[in-house]
Amino acid sequence: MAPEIKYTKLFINNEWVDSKSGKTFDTYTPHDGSVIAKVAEGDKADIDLAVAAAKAAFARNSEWRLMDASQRGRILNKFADLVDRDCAYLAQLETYNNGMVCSLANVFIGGSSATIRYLANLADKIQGDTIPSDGDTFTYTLKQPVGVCGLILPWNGPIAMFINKVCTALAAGCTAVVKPAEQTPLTALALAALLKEAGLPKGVLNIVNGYGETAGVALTHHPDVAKISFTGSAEVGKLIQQAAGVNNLKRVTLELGGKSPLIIMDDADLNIAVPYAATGVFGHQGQVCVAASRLYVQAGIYDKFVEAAVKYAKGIKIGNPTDPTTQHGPQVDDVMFKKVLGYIEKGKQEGATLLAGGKRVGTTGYYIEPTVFANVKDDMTIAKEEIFGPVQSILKFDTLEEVIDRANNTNYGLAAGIFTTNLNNALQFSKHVESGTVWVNTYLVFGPQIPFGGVKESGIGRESGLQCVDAYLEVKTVTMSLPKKF
Ligand code: TXE
Repeated sequence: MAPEIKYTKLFINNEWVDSKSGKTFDTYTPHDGSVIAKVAEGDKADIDLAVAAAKAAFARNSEWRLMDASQRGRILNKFADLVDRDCAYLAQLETYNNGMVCSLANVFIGGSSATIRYLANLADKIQGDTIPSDGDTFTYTLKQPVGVCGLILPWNGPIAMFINKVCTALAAGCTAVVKPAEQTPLTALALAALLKEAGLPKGVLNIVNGYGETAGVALTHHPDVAKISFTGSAEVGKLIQQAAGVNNLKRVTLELGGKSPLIIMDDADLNIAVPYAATGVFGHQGQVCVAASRLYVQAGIYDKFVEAAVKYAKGIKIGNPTDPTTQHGPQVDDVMFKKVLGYIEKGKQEGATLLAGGKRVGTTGYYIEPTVFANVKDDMTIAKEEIFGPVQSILKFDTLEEVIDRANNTNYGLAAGIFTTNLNNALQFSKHVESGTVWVNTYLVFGPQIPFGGVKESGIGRESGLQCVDAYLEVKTVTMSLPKKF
């Protein structure tokens, strides 16, 4: 049964409002492509209102600025309790709007309330230093919230991304305007309602649904926005960094795409390497920024590995994402569906060997079979571009030195992995691979304590981990003159 859709408007100053233009846009379920709600469509006028609300909430003597840091933490902890209370509903809504299989949506919700609690408990541990400055002086630092933050979300993990960005900003004492992805606005609105219920003062969090070219652009150009945190494509990430310097100088955190290499050495334990490699690229239908989309297998085990990988892919259960036994649901929308099928065609045309999948499933919705290509070469399109779909590309290599060079031969640098039973291989690869994250004999491990982000064109800055709040803080240095050293 379809979950009830309670919120479809914009959320400004703790109130649900229509957009100034009165416009709405349709949101769909990827299971069959049908419209499930009309959502208020914000643009520049609504962004202006939302930023004004966030600015007022950040004013010097506002309730939020005067609130004890520990109280900010209590509000966030209450929010975590409410997310736990509503976890079944939130997971259902995520599955309905995004197509994420319900077993994964449930894992994400569980992880999200752990993330909220981690960040809640950081709120009153943000502190500066006392510094032994030279001469007759005394120096200390204050860590102060940067101000109004624009948080621009992607569609591939709507709840997890909302919670990560919003709770980090709020733990730091900032205020925020969120622009959810146009494909998946519903869970962000449901979470905003829970933050209001948890006691967040008005204006601290505002949500403007809408498109990137209108609402997103207005947010990234707004002179009263001090920081942008964005997760999405590398292409838009570059536009955001440019926009950040137009009307003021916004701080920018970017978490962008990837073409992550996963290395399987001859000495790897294939009983774990095969399933991890499959989950690494087929999990969430491949719509994961760290997808293991370049799978390098050493020559000695190549044929055996390919055979096992094909068998694994063919055994994945495809179906309605609301069914708890489904492992593989639909792509998020028609655009991504066609894009992924286009890459599969390219793979065939350029001479890769298609061994599993490759086709649409059924005649409605956006389902694509888990697809395996062998004999993939580094210069093929499927080995170079981010597909963001269920396509496993298997390449062959001979030596570790060679594969490190090949792994690094990309503009991306988000994640990498290696399966080996030789510690030296693991250490050497981890040191030299150009990526923000390296997984050894595992893949896709995240946690609120674990810093995450990219190098090269995969991004700037880190989310999660103890230092994540620093991206939302300014260090202010105070130096006082002393009559004489004492
Ligand atoms: O991303 P966009 P799309 C990659 C993946 C995918 C590709 C395109 O390869 O195939 O990006 O996906 C907002 N100013 N990832 O089109 O356009 C937009 O409204 C301000 C990787 O969905 O980057 C949405 O809220 N905002 C990824 C958000 O940016 C703008 C997750 C992301 O949209 C804007 C998603 C603009 N000019 C896609 N243009 C990851 N890193 O996990 C768009 N937006």
